[in-house]
Amino acid sequence: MNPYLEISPEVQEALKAGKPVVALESTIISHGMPYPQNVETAMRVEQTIRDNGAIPATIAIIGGKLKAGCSPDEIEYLGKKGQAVIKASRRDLPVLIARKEDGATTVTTTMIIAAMAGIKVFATGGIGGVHRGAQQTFDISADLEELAQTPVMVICAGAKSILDLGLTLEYLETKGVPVIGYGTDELPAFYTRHSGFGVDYRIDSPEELAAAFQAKIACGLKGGMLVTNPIPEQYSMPKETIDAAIEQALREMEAAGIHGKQCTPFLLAKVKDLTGGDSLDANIQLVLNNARLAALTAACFK
Ligand code: PSU
Ligand code: MN
Repeated sequence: MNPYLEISPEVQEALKAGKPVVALESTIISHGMPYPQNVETAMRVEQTIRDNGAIPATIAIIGGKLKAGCSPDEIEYLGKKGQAVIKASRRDLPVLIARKEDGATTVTTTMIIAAMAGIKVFATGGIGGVHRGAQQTFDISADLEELAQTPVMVICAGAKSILDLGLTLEYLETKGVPVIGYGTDELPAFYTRHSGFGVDYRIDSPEELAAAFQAKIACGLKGGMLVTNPIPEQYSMPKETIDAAIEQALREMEAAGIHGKQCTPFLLAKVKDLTGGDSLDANIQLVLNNARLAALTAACFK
């Protein structure tokens, strides 16, 4: 057993008993939403997973330990510390562990730690991808490489158009990552249900999601599966509002000379400011919706 991995007693017991477990990321807590909504949302997401028959495992790095399952106190700690927690991707793990630091796990590191713990399903909001202008900046999220190599099903609401969605899909195709639309043929764009891009396959039930991923694993095909679950209609935002906010955020990012790992948090915060509370409400609802589907899917693994 990895000496740096700490699986909470509840999660450990659930895994041993073959109960469904759903992993959750912590960058969404520390960098994705303001305090205290971030902590409230994290607790509501955990409750939603429980209400749907699974055990939540919020993942984070605390004092250099890779935590699979955080306590409410630990979630409160990460939420309060906010942006002061280091946003931890794959390349950050070695030094953070050695220095016994805290780290907020992105999709990448949440997948890594979930896989170490034996958790197969992970629910989040949005994933990183190929950034607009990546032809010049080379800014491509490590999330895509992780999906290519680590066996975890990631359930998200698609990707925000702060990214180049077409190039993100091309990258995933090259890496052999199945992109599934849950109840849709179209890739959802996080705040909206439509992007204009098709997914690889439409799947309409948690049973089939689990069956497809189990087939992938049984065949030794490495890597994960990306499930894109559209935001419920009643919470989706007007496309013009969100497009305008994203364009403005991208312009401000360029003017401010932001690059590297600061890009995504900067853009997320700007979009949130520009749309007022609306985008935060939508964000919370889509995460809850993904948590529900993840819990139901985790229960279908045989
Ligand atoms: N996209 C969102 N919300 C998020 C993120 C992305 O809509 O919270 C976070 C996730 O943790 C994701 C990370 O894994 O940002 C990607 O960061 P980067 O682009 O620097 O790889
Ligand atoms: Mn990047």
